[in-house]
Amino acid sequence: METDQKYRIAPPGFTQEQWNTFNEDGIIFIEDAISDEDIDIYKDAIDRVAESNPKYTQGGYLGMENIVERDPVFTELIDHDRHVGYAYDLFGELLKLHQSQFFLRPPGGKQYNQWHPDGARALPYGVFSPNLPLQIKIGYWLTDLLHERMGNLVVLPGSHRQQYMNGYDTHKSLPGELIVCPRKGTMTVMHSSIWHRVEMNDSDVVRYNIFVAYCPSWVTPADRFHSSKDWLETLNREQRIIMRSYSHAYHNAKPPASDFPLFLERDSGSEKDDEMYLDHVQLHRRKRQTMHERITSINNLN
Ligand SMILES: O=C(O)CCC(=O)C(=O)O
Ligand SMILES: [Fe+2]
Repeated sequence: METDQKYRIAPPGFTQEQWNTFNEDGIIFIEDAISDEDIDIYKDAIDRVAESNPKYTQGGYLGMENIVERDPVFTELIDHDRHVGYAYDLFGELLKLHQSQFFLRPPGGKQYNQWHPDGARALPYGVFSPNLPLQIKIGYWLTDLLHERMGNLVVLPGSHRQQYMNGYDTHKSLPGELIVCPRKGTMTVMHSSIWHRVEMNDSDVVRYNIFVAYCPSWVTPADRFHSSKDWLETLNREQRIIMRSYSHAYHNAKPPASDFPLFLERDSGSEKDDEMYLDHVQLHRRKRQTMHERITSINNLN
């Protein structure tokens, strides 16, 4: 949302119902989030970028990373109003783009993957953060995947709370699994600790999809060390901040003053939380609340 102010109000994020489902299941589905026109724009961009990749063969499997830097259509996803508010609800003023990817999963390929959570393995994020994710993945589903065996994502709802799982590193079907069969235009928001795998594609359609993952800026990015300086100069303020391409390493934990506020708080339009600090404490030195903390403190008052 644009205002006549210098800063943007945080775009919409979780409704209370979506937040409850996200916590319970580890994933939410938002149908008809992406218009047919935008689906075509994203698919064309995937085709364009795929064709520029020397490793790509027509009709073959392809997964590409750091796509935001590869095409202006993908660049817009960094801070897109359709989804960035969900990431802002979780990671607030320290929001960072963790990874951006697309996948082309054609029929007949062996390119399915095995049960795994995303993120750290030897010391999963859940050790330190058993409830809140330290990574979320937004999925844009650009192909109708109305049946099983179409290269579907398969998740085990509720499994974001468990750090061990017998199916790990296997591809077998497990009781309780959900084979995701989205209509094109569906957006998913996934807790990255949820256990998931990818189904085979025996259909006659190529699965097109995009993932953009977010984390707090002090978690390492997954698909780059730094972004190119020339490209960063083409970005708007929020996009540049969300890429967090700092040359001073500690800025990942303590970004410079000019990177605050990233967004203005959705309801109050304020750039700070009220009554927490004496006036002399500068904005970039202040702890800021996330949506989760805000609703927890409201619920505790009631
Ligand atoms: O393509 C998918 O549906 C999931 C891919 C995946 O598990 C990953 O990129 O971590
Ligand atoms: Fe994964």
